[in-house]
Amino acid sequence: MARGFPAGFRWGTATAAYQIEGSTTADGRGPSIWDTFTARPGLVLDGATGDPACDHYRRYREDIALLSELGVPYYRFSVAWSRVMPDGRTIEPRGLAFYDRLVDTLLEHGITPMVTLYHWDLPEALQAEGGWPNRDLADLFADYTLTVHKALGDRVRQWTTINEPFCAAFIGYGNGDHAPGLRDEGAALVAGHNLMLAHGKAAQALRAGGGEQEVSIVLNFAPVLTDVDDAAHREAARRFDFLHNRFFLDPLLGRGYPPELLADLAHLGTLEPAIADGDLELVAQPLDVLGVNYYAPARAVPLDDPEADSNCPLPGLRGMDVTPPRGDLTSLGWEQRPESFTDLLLWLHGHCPGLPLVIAENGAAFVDKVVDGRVRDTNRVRYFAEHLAAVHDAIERGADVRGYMAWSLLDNFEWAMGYTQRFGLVHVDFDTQERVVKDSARFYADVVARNGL
Ligand code: GBH
Repeated sequence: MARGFPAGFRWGTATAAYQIEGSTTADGRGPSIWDTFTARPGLVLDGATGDPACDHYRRYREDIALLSELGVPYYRFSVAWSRVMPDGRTIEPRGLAFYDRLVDTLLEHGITPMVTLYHWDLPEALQAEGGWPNRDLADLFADYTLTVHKALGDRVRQWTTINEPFCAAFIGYGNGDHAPGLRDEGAALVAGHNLMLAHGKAAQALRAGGGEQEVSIVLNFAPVLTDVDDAAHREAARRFDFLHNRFFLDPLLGRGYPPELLADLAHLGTLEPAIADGDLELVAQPLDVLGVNYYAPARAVPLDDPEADSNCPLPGLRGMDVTPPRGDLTSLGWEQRPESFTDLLLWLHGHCPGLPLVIAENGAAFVDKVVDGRVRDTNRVRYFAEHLAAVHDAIERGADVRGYMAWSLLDNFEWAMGYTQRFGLVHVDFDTQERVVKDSARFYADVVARNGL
């Protein structure tokens, strides 16, 4: 059965600056929190750092040529704040010039650029001032946004303020698995709120910059499943769901933080005092689209002791675990459950009336091998086929999904997992920097060419 996507559906691939660029000291770039984090022993697998990553800072032309051969018309990338403003405040024209060249090269190939302003790589100088728990960062982020918009806004229409504030706040400042590697649940909640303020101010800055901007934010979602349908399981699932799927979404929609969530987090005593008059209005700037990242569902299990540490140490999540996934797993151990993707999109469609959705990331890590110059990643082909079918199902059932960005164009630096996890459509040999187009890329290119499955 052929599955066609709506006319004008936006097909793309996505990347993030720190994961691909390398050249972390070139052209005046300042250190980001990921440079500091990766330099500390034992935090990232194999002691990997963002150098050389995919050496994309120097090889961007060849990477875009590859993208152009695949015929995928949209490209979502992020700008590194620490290239544009090495100390978080002062403009470095050479850093800005890189993104200028990148945008021009994309446009020369007929590829539409989609810019994400923040994908987790805070200038270290601003972490020295407290990082995201410091409210002043919201204004600094708006200044940075204005600078990038001034430089690229004549050619870039599609702007995302922040990628996954959940991860930036709760994994960076809460469980410490990501930079800056702090473990302070209370501070993580404040970081989350300040990231939302930063989004609000940046959205205003983008609109004020003139032109026809499309403004979005990208959130990560995980539908929550339970294996047992009793009150305790339902309550564990509710708590995880509110923290994971509504902390950032509901304020964007003008509803503030859900009262149940405020109650769940009240004992930490930091979130409500951090919310100043006018904050919630500022956060709820009109959005043109919502970026949705989906990889896998979560499974919630209550523990007997409500105070017991969780195996998923997110702010306020005591007394429950997130259980082992089921069925076919990716190499990260994530469950492959495309029906959860459909459920998510239909839920978002109902929860955010009138707000178009774009899938900003979806993809899977597997162990890939280059054999005779080819990567037969049938598992990834299947993941994409099933998850694209799931998106198609959601559209058929009424969800307003306008586009899909495959994560990721290239195998890259997968954060705390270093170079051990490959998400790319294109294989990268991190010793030689050789690129090999995987079978999944050919499959995806074919879907894009036919606008259907
Ligand atoms: C995305 O994050 C990133 O945007 C991208 O840079 C990255 O390479 C890609 O995914 C692949 O990892 O919620 O604590 O139970 C995905 C982030 C991963 C966040 C799974 C939540 C579950 C742990 N999500 N994670 S938790």
